[in-house]
Amino acid sequence: MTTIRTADMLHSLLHRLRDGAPGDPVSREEIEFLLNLTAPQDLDILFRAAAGTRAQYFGNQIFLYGFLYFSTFCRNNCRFCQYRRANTGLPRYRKTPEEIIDAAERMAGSGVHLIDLTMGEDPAWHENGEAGFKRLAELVEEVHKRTGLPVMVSPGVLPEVVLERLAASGVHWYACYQETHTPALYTDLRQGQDFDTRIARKHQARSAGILVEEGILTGVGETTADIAGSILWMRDFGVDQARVMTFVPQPGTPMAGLPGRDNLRELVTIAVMRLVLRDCLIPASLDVDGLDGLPARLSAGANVVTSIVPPEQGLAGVANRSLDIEESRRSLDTILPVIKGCGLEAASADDYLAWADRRRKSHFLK
Ligand code: SAM
Ligand code: MD0
Ligand code: SF4
Repeated sequence: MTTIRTADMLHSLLHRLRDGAPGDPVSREEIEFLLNLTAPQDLDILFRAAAGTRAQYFGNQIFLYGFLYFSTFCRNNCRFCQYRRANTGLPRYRKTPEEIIDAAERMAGSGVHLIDLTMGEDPAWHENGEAGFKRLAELVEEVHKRTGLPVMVSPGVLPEVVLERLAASGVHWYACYQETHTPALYTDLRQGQDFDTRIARKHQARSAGILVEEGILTGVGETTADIAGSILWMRDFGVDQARVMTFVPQPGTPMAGLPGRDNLRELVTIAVMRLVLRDCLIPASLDVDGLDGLPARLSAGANVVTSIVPPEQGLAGVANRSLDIEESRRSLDTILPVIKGCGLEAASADDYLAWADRRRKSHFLK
């Protein structure tokens, strides 16, 4: 039930957020108030306001990202992730540069706007000194050249010089998710990985002229205060893309037995991110709930469909390894009608490239 006081507060806060300039101060308490909304009529108002803010910056245009998980080997032991090193029961693969380029070309041909090259922290790439990372830079260059599309890399934590080398190779994006900005929770989730180093790499990528995507998880024991802290961090950094995904418990991991998922928290977080971060890109990931989960995420204010994975190439997802992939429900011909059904439409690749280039320039001009 909504009290009159809640309704009044919600109304005036949304009004302020709508009319304020990007970066206008919104307090931690206000963000927590929004994150704590539960009554259906309040959520409806929240989601509509978020969709309105999206329309203000992006009209009805949605961007589309191809996801290419090219090595599922990893030296880390994140407690939430099925690709953690200690999960020895998992079949793994490592694609060759030729296979990666071929898959990227096919994805580009299907109509995506960006290629996201993702891997576990595979020792073959990460612990092969200069040579391993030189190959990564060459791969980025080649994928960009062959597809004409911007490239995102999601390779884990890279040495600073490698970020500079990737920038010189023309990479557009570096994705490196903190999962939470509360150090104690981070240490629990990403065991053995340094909090500050992971943060520092994002600043270094920004300084090298690369767009930065940040991401958090819900359902991993976080409080609303933790999520509010993450949103404030993202605002203060000025991230270019902000992601939230619901944790999906995975067999073979220490968090396999965690209670069932509450996807509402992800949706509310998407909406609050949209209202606070405004002109930032916000993904609706197919990785959590597949195609069935897309309309709700778009209705909450997301403007990028991510984790588009073609079938028949032996490619995997992260949060869910196989959900909807071989059924072709993560391919554009099945996704586009769903986008349309939400009253939205796919942008053109040129529009996406123009957005990304404008965004990169805006950081240099600051
Ligand atoms: N290995 C690189 C790294 O960790 O930065 C790149 C992979 S990263 C893009 C994989 C992301 O998927 C994680 O950062 C996390 O946000 C998400 N993820 C992994 N396991 C998940 C799970 N079980 N449920 C939901 N999201 C998960
Ligand atoms: C996705 N499974 O887009 C991918 C992944 C990595 N940059 C993204 C989490 O949902
Ligand atoms: Fe490895 Fe990334 Fe999974 Fe962590 S989230 S175990 S770094 S693949």
